[in-house]
Amino acid sequence: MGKIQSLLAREILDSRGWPTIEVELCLDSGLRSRAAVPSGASTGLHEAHELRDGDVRRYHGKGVEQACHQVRETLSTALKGLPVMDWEQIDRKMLDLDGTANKTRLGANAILAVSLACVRAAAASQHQEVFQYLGQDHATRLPVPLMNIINGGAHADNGLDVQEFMIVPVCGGQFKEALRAGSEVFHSLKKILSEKGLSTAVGDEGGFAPSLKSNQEALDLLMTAIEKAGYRAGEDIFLALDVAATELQKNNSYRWQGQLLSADEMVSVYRSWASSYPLISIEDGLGEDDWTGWRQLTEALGARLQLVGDDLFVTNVQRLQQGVKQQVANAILLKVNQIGTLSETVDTMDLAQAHQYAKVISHRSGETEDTMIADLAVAYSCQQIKTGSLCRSERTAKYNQLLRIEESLGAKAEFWGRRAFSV
Ligand code: 2PG
Ligand code: MG
Repeated sequence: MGKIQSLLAREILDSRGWPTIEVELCLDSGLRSRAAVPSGASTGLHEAHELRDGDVRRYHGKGVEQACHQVRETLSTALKGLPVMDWEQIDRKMLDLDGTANKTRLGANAILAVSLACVRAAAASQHQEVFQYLGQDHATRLPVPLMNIINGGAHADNGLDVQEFMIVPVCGGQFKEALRAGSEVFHSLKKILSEKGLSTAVGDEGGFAPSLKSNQEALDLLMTAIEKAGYRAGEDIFLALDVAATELQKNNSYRWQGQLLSADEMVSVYRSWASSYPLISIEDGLGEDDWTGWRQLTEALGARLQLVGDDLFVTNVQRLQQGVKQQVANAILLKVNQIGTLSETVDTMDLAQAHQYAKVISHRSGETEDTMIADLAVAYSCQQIKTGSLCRSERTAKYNQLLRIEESLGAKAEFWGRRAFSV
């Protein structure tokens, strides 16, 4: 019982309307599980390979039929009969079958869909939720949400340099209350924007995407929205940014509000913002291979701010090792599709934990209704989760799953709150 009988794969649509892969796994017991894979827009150079067909006659070249084919043929033959409880070994087997450094043969999207479907099936065959199955008695902590309520960069067309302006509710003692605070601020921001005659249309992650004069104007809007909603900025709710600075890089400089800045000058901007705003976290403040700049940034601000490596680390254990060695950043963003299997993600999480890097589990800008990351956040006690704004069902699906998890844990549930940050 609990052995893989068959693997189906299909193209479904993600939240941007592009195809992505969904796998359906059938066990010999008759039990079925499903998993779907997300896709980024501001992808890091060092991410595992997302296999796309490149056939311009279908989906403008973005079809994933080849990845589906790899699941239906290669993986389904090779994995048939294996027990899903051995999901880590199944992951290893897929890595061997692929045989490339970056999963270019089978595609990280094909491999990940199978990896996640196996874990889901393993949990279901034990009559457990995924978070319980993976985390057992340790799975009691609910993450602090980093909520992206103003979208810019590659996720909107408003010209804002910074990709994500986030609010970070640490108040209320429960995830449920933090979610409420986030929603209230989101709606007060909507009202403010509309009173100012600014657009309330949303970007890829459900945050507003108004045309603003500067990055700083976005920060000021967040401050007003927090206050108008009746919360104390810097106590109940903090601010966080994902600059996604790799997207701003030009040679050795960064394009910033019509100018070219050096890494040093970027650090000065962040330093001044850290003094004027209740900023608690900056993700990808510098580019993915700017190790020297990152070193300066960490030296200058690492004691005051959480500095998260996303494109820098790409959920890759070797890249994180390099970061630890060079004393760069103090937190890591974890995206399962950056690396392509759950077991490799867990290895990276273990390394992060061993070196006191905070773990921030994350969605992608192109998402599906799959809610696995909510379970992973609790299973592995991630201090924070990044899953977008307070609207668009592919974002709220993850928040709603966390509500269910918190409810099911009852008195055992703990909200990370302010302790989610070491700064
Ligand atoms: C990021 C992500 C998710 P994308 O940069 O952190 O917010 O965006 O999926 O486009 O890489
Ligand atoms: Mg990022």
